[in-house]
Amino acid sequence: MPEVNTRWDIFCTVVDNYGDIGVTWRLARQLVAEHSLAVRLWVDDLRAFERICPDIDVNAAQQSQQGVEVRLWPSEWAQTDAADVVIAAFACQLPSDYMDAMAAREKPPLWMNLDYLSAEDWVIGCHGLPSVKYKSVQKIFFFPGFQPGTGGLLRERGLLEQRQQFQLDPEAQRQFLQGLGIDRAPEAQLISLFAYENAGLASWLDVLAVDATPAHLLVPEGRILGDVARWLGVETLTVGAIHVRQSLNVQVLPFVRQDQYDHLLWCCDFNAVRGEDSFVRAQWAGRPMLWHIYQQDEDIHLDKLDAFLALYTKGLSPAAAEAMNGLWRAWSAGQPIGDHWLASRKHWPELQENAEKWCLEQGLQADLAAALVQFYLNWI
Ligand code: TRH
Repeated sequence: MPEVNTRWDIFCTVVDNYGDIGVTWRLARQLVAEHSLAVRLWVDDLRAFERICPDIDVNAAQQSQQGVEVRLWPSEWAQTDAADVVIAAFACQLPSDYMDAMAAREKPPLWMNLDYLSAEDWVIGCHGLPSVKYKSVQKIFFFPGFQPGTGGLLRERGLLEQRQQFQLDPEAQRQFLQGLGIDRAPEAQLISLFAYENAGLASWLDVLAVDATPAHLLVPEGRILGDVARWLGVETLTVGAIHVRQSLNVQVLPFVRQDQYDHLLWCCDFNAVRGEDSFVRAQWAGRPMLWHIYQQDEDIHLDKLDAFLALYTKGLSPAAAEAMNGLWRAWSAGQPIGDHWLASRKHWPELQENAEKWCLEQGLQADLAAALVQFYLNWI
């Protein structure tokens, strides 16, 4: 373990949505809770932060949250000492005065860029390599990932045990769902839907509505709501209201705090997720899932999608792998997925088993926070 008084600074610019703050907040908390580090989290958008952590005071330039010193990253930077370890999340540009403070230290800090998550093979070769240098301070690439040789995934201590216990406890699930106003019919498949706008949604809801097995679709407030409303033929959707279409119940949920969102994923039979952090959390839920990948220029996200699919479907029969590939690729391309959904349903027990197996396999890797701490220990 590093000395207790090691100071870490994490910098986060909120580019859009909640993934940037979602990842950095999760990491900051874990470094404090599990590694007893002094962590400052610099964030330039407290309103986005407040959505995933309602305790945030959006007017406070400085506040303590769960042991993390949360700092508003002001547009006019004020002189601050540099920490022992500096993490720039997702290649965000540090204030130039802060870079000078890093360079002015007697012993330069460990400066890392925490990169985006990708399953592509090149990540293994680039993880831990030097990036740019500022005066005497060398920046290092730190890549999360799914394979040995990467920085791993964010996973709190005991998370999988907690998840498994919760999934074995129908009463705890019932109470949790009730707290969100969800009354689960015993025979219904519970599906959560967190995604960007997606033209392929209608085809999925079409088949869910006529499925012999009823479905209860839970949609946290967010960007997909317009597509849901269009399919339902309603002007607006309000939190809590339930819309019934044949065998499909559609219910809009409030956007909940991060740990509650985990519990929601753990309750559902199937989770549609997006971006980066919810994508990882759905993997820890150990249930079949669908990923709406974040779109990037020149379609480079499609390589990321295929790289993940190659790993995730490795243990599946060819027919089940084909169904999954079809479903995921069509969804991220905004194409109809109704037929792909039906094809995937034919392999349900296999997909369930694979989801749990994948989760447990990933759980054997060092988690990202522990890997960062270990990296620092090797570096000093
Ligand atoms: O919100 P996202 O799309 O975020 C990002 C950003 O767009 C970012 O710029 C991009 O680089 C990245 O995706 C890939 O998806 P993500 O990553 O899943 O983040 C959502 C966060 O919101 C995650 O921490 C879970 C949290 N969340 C809640 O706390 N409560 C909720 O009810 C829901 C639905 C999500």
